[in-house]
Amino acid sequence: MRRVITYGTFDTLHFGHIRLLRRARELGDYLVVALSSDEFNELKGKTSKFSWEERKRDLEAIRYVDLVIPEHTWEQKRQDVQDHNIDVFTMGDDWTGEFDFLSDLCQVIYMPRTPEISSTMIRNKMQGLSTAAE
Ligand code: C2G
Repeated sequence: MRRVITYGTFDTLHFGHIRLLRRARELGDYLVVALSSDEFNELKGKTSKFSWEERKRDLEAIRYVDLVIPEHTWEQKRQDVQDHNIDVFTMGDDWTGEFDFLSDLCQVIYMPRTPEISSTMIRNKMQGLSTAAE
């Protein structure tokens, strides 16, 4: 059983996230998603439209996701890889090189991002629509 892990905020879930999760799952047989907590998002300088619980619920609806755990710190990855017997760590290639320090514990793979879609873009469009509707 090859176990895969990936990390992220996954706010305003979109097809870029879903394609990443599908490809991550296809690297093995079991996919763990470490989902950034609301507090860690602040550390990352990211705002989320949806709470951790809502983002967790939406991720769990995706067939490729087997387990969702919280991501509280930058430093927890080594412990997560060991605790969950991870064989493959994967992230989108906007993170290329950032997590190579894990390569003594597991395979580290960066995958191409899906262009032209982002949570920020969706939120801005939603904001624009609601302003226009007022
Ligand atoms: N992603 C993608 N295509 C997009 C947008 C995102 O493939 N159009 C990928 C990212 O590369 C990342 C994952 O989806 O691998 C989650 O993206 P974010 O929620 O933006 O995660 P991020 O803030 O990059 O968090 O410790 C690592 C961080 O928690 C990563």
